[in-house]
Amino acid sequence: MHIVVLTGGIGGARFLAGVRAYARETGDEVTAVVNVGDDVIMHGLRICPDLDSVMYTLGGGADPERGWGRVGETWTVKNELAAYGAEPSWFGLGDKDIATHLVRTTMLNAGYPLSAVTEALCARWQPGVRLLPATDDRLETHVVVDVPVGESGTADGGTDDGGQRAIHFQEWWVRYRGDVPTHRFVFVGAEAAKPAAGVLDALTSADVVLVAPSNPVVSIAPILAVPGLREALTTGRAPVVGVSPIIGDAPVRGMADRCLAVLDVPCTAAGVGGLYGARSAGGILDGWLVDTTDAGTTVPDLTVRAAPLWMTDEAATVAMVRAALELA
Ligand code: GDP
Ligand code: FO1
Ligand code: CA
Repeated sequence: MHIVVLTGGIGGARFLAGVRAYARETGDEVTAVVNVGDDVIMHGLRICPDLDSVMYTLGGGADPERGWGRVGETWTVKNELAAYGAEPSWFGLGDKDIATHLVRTTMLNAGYPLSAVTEALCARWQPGVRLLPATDDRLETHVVVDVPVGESGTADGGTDDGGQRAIHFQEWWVRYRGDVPTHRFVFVGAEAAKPAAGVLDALTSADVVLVAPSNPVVSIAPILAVPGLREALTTGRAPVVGVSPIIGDAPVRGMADRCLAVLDVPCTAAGVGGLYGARSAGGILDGWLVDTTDAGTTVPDLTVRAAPLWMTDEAATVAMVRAALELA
């Protein structure tokens, strides 16, 4: 069986650890289609936070406490950049992490697509699942906000739009913690983006597609924004089952509550299930798995089932994966 997982960074990475453990028992093949909307160029380096979160987590090199970057990290380069007053000073690149960005940027500059670069980086980390960026093209999540003019410090200076400014998602989250009047999310470059090499083949050959308990607004939506990708999902033969990142009306960690508020979607398992929608009603899902505390959740036209969704350890996560596959 071929299991395809749509995923963001840390929530998706933990889920994938469970999928991998399950697949090791059954001999199933696993492909992860990973969000690139968080990607950014800083100090000339191409940074892919979600791909790296998945690669480091599955490869045993992630810092579980910080939730991003490498365990045992040092910050010499960051401090040296600060000594030069090099902006952006609000974004931290660790020394070990920088090596990844150097290799990636060198390969991209030499003309390799991001999918090939990711495969090369994974030769070291051996994540045990195939990692594919959703697209090899540039697709960046920007956020339209009210920010005091002159405060925006993105590499491109941000774009002015009559009091509203579009800033990169990383600036919105890391610099402002999402705590700034926010109007909408824009997936810059999405219209012209094509699914990365291997993505359509993976979706076509999938026996089941799982939507990880990732951020629906800034991790899963930018994947679905790639033209042709959503269509491959919705017209495919494989059942599509989503796993809720919201438990008891709150995200387990991160910014999903702030993101959902921007879309006026309730921060509930029902709200996110409704946002994805039933495939039979123009959405993407055939099944929606919610936590047992949210048992009784209904979403129009969608089969909803409840199971414990806390990824406290690998065994608990494998049980979640089994529940999702049973629902499929
Ligand atoms: P990011 O890209 O690093 O933000 O990571 P993702 O988008 O893949 O995942 C973020 C989401 O993971 C958040 O909305 C969390 O609520 C969710 N999450 C984290 N841990 C758990 C967990 O144990 N169970 C569930 N159901 N969701 C979780
Ligand atoms: N998150 C922070 O809160 N502060 C940082 O300085 C920061 C730097 C950073 C560098 C590389 C990387 O891959 C991720 C990094 N993150 C940082 C995490 C990232 O901003 C977000 O959590 C994700 O993009 C959301 O998925
Ligand atoms: Ca992300």
